[in-house]
Amino acid sequence: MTVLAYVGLGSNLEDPTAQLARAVAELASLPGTTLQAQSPFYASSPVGPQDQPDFVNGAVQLATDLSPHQLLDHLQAIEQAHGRERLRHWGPRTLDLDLLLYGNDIIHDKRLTVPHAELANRDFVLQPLLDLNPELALPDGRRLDSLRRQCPNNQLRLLPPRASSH
Ligand code: A4P
Ligand code: MG
Repeated sequence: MTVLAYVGLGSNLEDPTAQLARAVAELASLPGTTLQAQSPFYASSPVGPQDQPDFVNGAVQLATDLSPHQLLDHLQAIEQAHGRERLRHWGPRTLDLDLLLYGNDIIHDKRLTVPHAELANRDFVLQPLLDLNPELALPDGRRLDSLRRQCPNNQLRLLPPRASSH
């Protein structure tokens, strides 16, 4: 069965924009998966520890035959290939790939929480998702546009399109 899945991308080390552009290409070539749309990239202030560089964030819409756990395996393999080291919770990273939404599924197990646990609190996640689909809602019916109006401000700055494609 093909499902619409949304993946969030984030980086604040080693040329973040290039990390994200490469990751989008890698997501597009996953087995059983089509890249349907890519959001613009945004710069934002870090949530969590403040002694780290600003982040670049974006999101993609995938149509995939992979199960949520198969997709997570691939996301983690891509993170590893980008030299991701897990040093500190909410700390700096070369690449973070989060499974934000997987159809209307609600998942709570040892490896996965979907929708992503922090989605509703993060403008740098909500805005790229709304760029992909302004009508998006969570499985519980809450609309992302109203969550976006209520969430904390992380000084989102839209990056020019050219910066997201080199
Ligand atoms: N996991 C559970 N649910 C999911 C999911 N939906 N997608 C598990 C992906 N992974 C999920 O993640 C730890 C574990 O979460 C994984 O092993 C997976 O089984 P992690 O990436 O290894 O490490 P982490 O840093 O402890 O947590 P996480 O969830 O990546 O942190 P966040 O919440 O993504 O926060 N500020 C700005 N402006 N922009 C950012 O992108 N990102 C973070 C990281 C902090 N501050 C930021 C940003
Ligand atoms: Mg993560």
